[in-house]
Amino acid sequence: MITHIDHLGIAVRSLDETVDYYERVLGLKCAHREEVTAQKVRTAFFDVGGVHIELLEATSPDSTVAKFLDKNGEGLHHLAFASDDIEAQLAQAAGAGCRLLNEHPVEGAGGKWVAFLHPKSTHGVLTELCSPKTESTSAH
Ligand code: CMX
Repeated sequence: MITHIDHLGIAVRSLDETVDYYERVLGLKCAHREEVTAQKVRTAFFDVGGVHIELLEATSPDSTVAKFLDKNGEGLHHLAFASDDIEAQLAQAAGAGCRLLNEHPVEGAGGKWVAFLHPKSTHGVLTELCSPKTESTSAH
């Protein structure tokens, strides 16, 4: 079951410049920075009342985020829902005919399992499902 919105992912050209904007203009404080090698991104997180903003900077020209920036420029990249059972959530989505980008969860930022649904199956919004790592979920 989806329990809440976990984060909004925003593609940016410069993590440092964008962190500066969120801190200086909006008065938020960057909670956490992390490079996710498997996804070829560098991230910075802001906690806004329990919902996070995840800034995404590409670490390689062949990163999906670099491709997104080339095509669209900076902006909203994905919407992430927290689920209390990500495998069941993926099975439900697949059963409903949704195209999965990950058949099983993979390791994402913030010590979470993540899996993506293709934006062509989700009415235009790249959708992430995520859940904290527990002993009942594992990488495939
Ligand atoms: N939101 C909405 N639509 C998107 C999109 C996005 N973020 N990224 C791509 N698209 C659209 C493209 O515009 C394109 O549409 P058209 O065919 O109408 O032009 C279509 O989806 C296919 O795009 P593509 O260029 O052929 O495919 P890409 O190689 O860019 O891959 C996607 C797109 C979604 C499959 C790829 O980005 C992906 O696998 N994403 C999941 C992983 C990810 O995004 N990781 C980075 C974040 C990691 C993190 O949060 O830590």
